[in-house]
Amino acid sequence: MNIGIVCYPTYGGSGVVATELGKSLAQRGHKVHFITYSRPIRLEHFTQNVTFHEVRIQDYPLFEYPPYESALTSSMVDVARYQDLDLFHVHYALPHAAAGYFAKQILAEMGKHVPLITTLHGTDITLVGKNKSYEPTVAFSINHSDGVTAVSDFLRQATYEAFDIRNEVRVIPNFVDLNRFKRQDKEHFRKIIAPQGEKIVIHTSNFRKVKRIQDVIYTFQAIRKQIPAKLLMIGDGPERPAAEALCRELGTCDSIHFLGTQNPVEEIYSIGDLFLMPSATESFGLSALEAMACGMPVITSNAGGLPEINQDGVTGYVCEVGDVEKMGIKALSVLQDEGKWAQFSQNAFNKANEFNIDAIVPQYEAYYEEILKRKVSV
Ligand code: GMT
Repeated sequence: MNIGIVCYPTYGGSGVVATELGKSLAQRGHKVHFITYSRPIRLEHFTQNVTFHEVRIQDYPLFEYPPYESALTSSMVDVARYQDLDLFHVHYALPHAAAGYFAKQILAEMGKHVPLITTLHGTDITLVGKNKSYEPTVAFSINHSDGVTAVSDFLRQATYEAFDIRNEVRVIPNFVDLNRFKRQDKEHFRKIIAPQGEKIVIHTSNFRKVKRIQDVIYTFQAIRKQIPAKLLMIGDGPERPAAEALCRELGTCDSIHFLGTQNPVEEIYSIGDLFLMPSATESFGLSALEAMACGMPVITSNAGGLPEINQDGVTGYVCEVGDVEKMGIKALSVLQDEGKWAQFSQNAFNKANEFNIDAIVPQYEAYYEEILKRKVSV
């Protein structure tokens, strides 16, 4: 198949999922075309069967807001015509599903039918998508996609609740590449970060408000009061200055390393003892799954789809959003009990294995086939 994938190329779960999916499809013999404004962050090397098409935006003094959606639509039309695409698969509804709908109409006028599949990732539904500024466009473009998938049961349900959806929303969960995300021997690295044998706690995100990174700092403070520990904060974003200020206020800066964005993260995860994800809303929690694949027990909030990957008392603990006291107590109960840690670490790996890339990508392939077989809708 010739597949056009549209996604956000920078850090963020939806772009990561789209890129890993595209790479895996390419390995399975499909021709994959990424259409976006810069090279996707996980598309590091030359990859057979993968082409990147950069969306170029023509600037003009009149444009206070350059019309990215129009430029994207034009690129999608161009790639579909000249690379003979069989389908578009867009990730994150805003504005990709609307651009896809528009591209489909233009191509239909040219006599070419290219079905549109939209994968919903989370904030495109739960936060931004249902904002009045975008709601009618998101609802319309979901209803006019030929296929719609959501990355968790929670997100599927949230989509039906947020919009008047006539389409079936199919759940195809996110996945992890277990050949890449696995616990490796990085003892030398552990000795640099935790020379006194301190426990290593990790958080990764884009440091946006929904991630509640202040809860990570408070939970870590509770841990550090009881046992020697280090916290690695991976990622960057608007909440970082406030988090740095908080750790100065609490006097915990000497134990916290803000590492910025990191790639690859699996080497760092290999020395982690516990992963924290206290988000206010989270449709899936890809970073937590990747951490679990590396054998890290996780403490998460109960937001959104997180309980679908983190089983309370099995792979870690699930706490109410904002309950940092309980998160601290539960974190200590895992970190201070070697037997429990080993069991939870194994359970976390086993759970991640249920989301193995080799099991999930064929679900997308089957879905593509199903959509292509359906009568073409325009
Ligand atoms: O808001 C983010 O965390 C980034 C966002 C994205 O689309 O880049 O992540 C969403 O999609 C990820 C991949 O499907 C999910 O693992 C995240 O849970 C989801 N984020 C939220 O729902 C907040």
